Amino acid sequence: MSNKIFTERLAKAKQEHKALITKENEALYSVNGIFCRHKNPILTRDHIPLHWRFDLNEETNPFFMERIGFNAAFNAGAIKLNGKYILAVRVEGNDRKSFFAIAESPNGIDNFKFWDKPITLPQNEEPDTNVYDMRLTQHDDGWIYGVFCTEKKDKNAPDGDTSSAVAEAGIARTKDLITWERLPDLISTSGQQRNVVLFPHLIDGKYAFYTRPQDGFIDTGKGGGVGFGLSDTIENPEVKEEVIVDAKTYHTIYEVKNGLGPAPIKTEKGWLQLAHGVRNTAAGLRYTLYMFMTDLEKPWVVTHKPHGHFIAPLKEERVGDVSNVTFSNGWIADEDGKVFIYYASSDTRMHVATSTIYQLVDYCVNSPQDQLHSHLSVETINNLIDANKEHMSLLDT
Ligand code: M1P
Repeated sequence: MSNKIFTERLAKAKQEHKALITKENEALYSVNGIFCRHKNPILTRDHIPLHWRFDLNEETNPFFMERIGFNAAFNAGAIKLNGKYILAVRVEGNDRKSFFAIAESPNGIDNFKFWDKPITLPQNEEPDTNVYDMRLTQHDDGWIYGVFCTEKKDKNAPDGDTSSAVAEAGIARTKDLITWERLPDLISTSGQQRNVVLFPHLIDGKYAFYTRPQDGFIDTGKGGGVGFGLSDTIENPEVKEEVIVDAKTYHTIYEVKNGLGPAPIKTEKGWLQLAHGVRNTAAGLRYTLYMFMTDLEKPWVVTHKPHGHFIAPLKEERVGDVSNVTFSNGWIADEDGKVFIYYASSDTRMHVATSTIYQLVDYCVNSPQDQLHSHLSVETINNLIDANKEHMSLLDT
């Protein structure tokens, strides 16, 4: 005889899950005209497949209870493959462990579905305690690389310190996003590395990485920020010298720290770059996204940089596990110039914003730069007001 609780709860779970993962999304009107947010988050912990969560055997799970809980789905790398919009999502379990799982969508804005199983990531000699924030790079060498943060307990932490960790850049490569080959972790000049991104082309025959030397680097007098360096090989990745691409700067949105987001997008005018900047507030750290462009031939040289943030947490995006955070490590540029910007809010859920290469280039090239002083910000505003004088009739009704 079938168990009523099991049958009813299974039916409801199936119905609600299906409704969620097939829900259509829609672009919202964009006041700034630079990008469009979309109405619904594209991935949440509720999108996690039921067979990852529930024991579907009525005999062993008569109450149809969740056996494995999930806390968040966020910070996803992105790539377009075989016509599908693919995200390598940071999924975090209730046990706080993050791992990667692929979700795909036919149109990039809704109907994201997780593949059957999460990614099985091969381990190096010393296993990762936690992994997160994978950046996907389709490299000229034919491989798709996933560069991510691997964290382990700091062996030098004093007795009783159970939270100090060492963060390094882990590297794995694949052709199909199912089978992955693990490479050694990146060796670099600064102790801790997060937010490392592989550039898609060789430079002078070498693999090129955007890095994130921060405080350790400051000790050497070079300052911290988004860095850049070359490695002779990818099989033994080592960046012996890092230059600073975009430095942390007093009284900016990236005053405390910054880090590159996804691999850059190539345009005729230069490389479009998306990064996150962090500043401190009385309410804690605030993470916003910002953009800049780098030189086509020298992708470590900034050519254009709009002032301030590009995307900041808004409305319900402001609240989550780590509130007041927007973070992006994935975007996709379509052949027709449409750009899908995948960003997470407050370390909890994934969203999409859409724009075009033309709009993003225009934004980078024609937005004023941060002049680093209030009176110069006023001067910048006044310049626009003065230039608008002859067009003011357009604002009359
Ligand atoms: O909690 C906000 C973010 O904090 C870290 O990013 P960063 O190293 O740049 O400060 C990461 O843990 C990231 O995953 C997280 O979203």
